[in-house]
Amino acid sequence: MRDELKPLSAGSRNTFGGWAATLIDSLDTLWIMQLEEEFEEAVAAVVELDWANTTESAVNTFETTIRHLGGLLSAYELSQEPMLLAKAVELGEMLYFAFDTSTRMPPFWLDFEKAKNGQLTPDSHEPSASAGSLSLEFTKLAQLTGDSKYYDAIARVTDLLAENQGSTKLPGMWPTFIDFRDKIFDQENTFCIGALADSLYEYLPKMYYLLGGLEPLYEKLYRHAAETINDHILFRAVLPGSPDILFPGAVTVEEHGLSYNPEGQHLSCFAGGMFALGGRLFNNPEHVEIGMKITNGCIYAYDAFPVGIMPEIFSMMKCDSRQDCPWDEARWQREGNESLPKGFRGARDPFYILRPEAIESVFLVYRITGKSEYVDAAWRMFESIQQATETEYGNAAIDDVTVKGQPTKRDSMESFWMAETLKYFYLIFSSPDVISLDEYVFNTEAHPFKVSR
Ligand code: DMJ
Repeated sequence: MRDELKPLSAGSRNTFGGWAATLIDSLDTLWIMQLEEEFEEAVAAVVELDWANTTESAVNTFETTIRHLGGLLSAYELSQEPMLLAKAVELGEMLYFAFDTSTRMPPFWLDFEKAKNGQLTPDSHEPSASAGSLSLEFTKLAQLTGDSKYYDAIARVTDLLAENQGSTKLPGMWPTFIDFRDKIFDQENTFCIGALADSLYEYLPKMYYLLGGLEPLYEKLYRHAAETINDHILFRAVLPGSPDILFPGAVTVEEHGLSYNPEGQHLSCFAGGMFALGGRLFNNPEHVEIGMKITNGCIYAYDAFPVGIMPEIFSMMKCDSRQDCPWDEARWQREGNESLPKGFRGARDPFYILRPEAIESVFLVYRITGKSEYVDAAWRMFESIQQATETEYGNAAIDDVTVKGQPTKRDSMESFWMAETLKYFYLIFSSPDVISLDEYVFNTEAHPFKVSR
């Protein structure tokens, strides 16, 4: 009933309130894998959970929403086990307090004492993904309970994002940090779709889909954001053989113009699936193509490093043109790093902490295009991950994917290791009242998508 397994020592640690984060995050996986006894045992344990029983004085609003609330809701959607919904409502009621602030914007930390006394304040420097990606879970909770207050809470965040989308320093995107206290969006100058910002963008097309296309705002937000990301964030890297693939980097808006940082992140790999899904939902084949190129970038990086996995953060040589990008040996000699694969300049964070984004995009792109090369890529990635991370008790984060040989393992296994990859797909695709999955998104001829229970 602790949050995380320590996969080397078989110990455990509490990182998210002590409410069995891994067990909850893994419920949908247990169901999908048809591990019935384990699922029933886990549900029984969830029922016993007491949200009031924590040694923490505050919890992370975003993490508790995506890991616990998302985990409960997706498992409920799959199993229709009423106790899971009851538990999700209990938690939803607690998290709803986060919106009880002067601007109705939820703070990063849900401080229990402050919440009890009506003293929560919105943050003046909050990661955009934090308040920006509570929407799927709260919307799903509203749909399942019929209580619109949960939807109302996140709709206020969406409306604020919409009001300010065109007036940031990089119109179309929101800065990585936002002042939700004074609702200021036009001062911060750093923009990316990696750490701290990622799921804000990821949720836009998924929200459109979850609402059955009935709220056109999400399409509008997605289209504008995706256009800006395409124009300013995605880059083609100078690589041997000149593969036509893309990576998301980061931009700082300076007085004199945009300063570009060609740094890729494992976290940004979700964007392959996002573009492919957005392209399919909004009839934009160019975006499906972009989604494939970003996903191919992630696959390339997995294949390039000796362990067969991409680092958390790495930098490359950016091409001036996305059309024509020949390999440049002389530039590589000047700017490159000899200890890394050709084309890579550095690996600021060489670790891998069992993140799902890259394979998640491969999965989505495969389902959308039906191209079997993605099945092969997924299997290679999966095998490399197993090979490098498997332990007697689970799977462990590793220190460095850039060096040959068996990497050093860390005694850490985040709850998302057994979750997420399918969580959001079930969370959004299993509502009976949304546009038909078979007709609209998946290429079912390529691979029928069925849950047989
Ligand atoms: C997850 O905790 C969330 O999906 C978050 O939005 C970003 N990615 C991590 C897992 O890598």
